Amino acid sequence: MPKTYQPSEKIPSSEITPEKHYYTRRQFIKLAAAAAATAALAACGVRPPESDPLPSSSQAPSASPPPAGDLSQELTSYEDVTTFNNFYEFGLDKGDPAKNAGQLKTSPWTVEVYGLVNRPRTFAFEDLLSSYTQEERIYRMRCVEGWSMVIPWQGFTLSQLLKAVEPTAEAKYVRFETLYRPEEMPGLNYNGFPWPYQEGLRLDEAMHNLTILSTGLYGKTLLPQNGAPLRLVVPWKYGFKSIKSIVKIELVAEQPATLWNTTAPREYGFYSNVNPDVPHPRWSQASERRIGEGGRRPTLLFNGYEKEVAGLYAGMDLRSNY
Ligand SMILES: Nc1nc2c(c(=O)[nH]1)N[C@H]1C(S)=C(S)[C@@H](COP(=O)(O)O)O[C@H]1N2
Ligand SMILES: [Mo]
Repeated sequence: MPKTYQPSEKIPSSEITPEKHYYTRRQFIKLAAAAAATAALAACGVRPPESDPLPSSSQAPSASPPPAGDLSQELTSYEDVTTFNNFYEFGLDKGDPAKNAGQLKTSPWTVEVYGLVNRPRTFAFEDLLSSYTQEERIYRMRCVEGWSMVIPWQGFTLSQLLKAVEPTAEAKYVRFETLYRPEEMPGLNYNGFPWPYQEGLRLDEAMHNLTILSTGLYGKTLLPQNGAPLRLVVPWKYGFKSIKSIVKIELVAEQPATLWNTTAPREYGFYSNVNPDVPHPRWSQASERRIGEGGRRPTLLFNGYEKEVAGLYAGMDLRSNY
């Protein structure tokens, strides 16, 4: 079992649903064997997807999705959320982060926010917790590999932090960077990626109300395997955009390089909006497997957040801007 942490003190307990309520809200179907089998295959697209794409209508998904706002009945179990992970700094297999990330030292932790801003600042993690309104957001999470979860995050809107540093008129994009500490992150020593892990958003995407910096899930402080102490969550984009264990946030004028776009530009674009009609070059994105569920369900445009975010891409060709 991964090391457990005390719930964050800064979030009023009245705002947190106790874990036992989460557990009783739905019946968790255990697919441990399936998860173990796919763990051997799945990687963020370097290796084959975690299961074959749905080839025909003969396996049409059975349940129609609930509205974006009502996901409380669909929560993925705490166990699955904290043991089935992608965090390549700790290894390529789904179980590696839970196994190897316990050694990550997440305190003290600072986040440097700089670049094209009037008020650059280095924040202590505790100050982020106390300065900005913390809330719970239950979001779908869709990995580009073809699996998904529903996760109750705690966190705060990235827009609050960005407003505090006052981006200049030249700032058009935000670049994020993960900690680079080979002594505590074994994958950095043997995985041939362009470390540190980097991601980016357009400034308007970063300012969107759905975009959060998460500090916890299920009412508990984030575990290292989920990106402690602070990770991005952008629910309408493929999971790899939601960069973990962030130490730098830079406001820039040009579209920043990202680890996955640098590694495989034709497979992972900068936008990476969830889109059932734009296949990955090596597999369909029309359907997905919800972890803890049998069968597959249809993938939703913008992961079900179309109403909220489609306006960001008005007039843009979603195929060429993949
Ligand atoms: N630094 C870093 N962030 C990362 C990754 C990673 O390997 N390194 N993997 C990404 C991918 S591919 C996914 S699907 C999500 C998984 O988040 P979770 O393990 O908390 O569900 O984290 C993303 N953030
Ligand atoms: Mo992913």
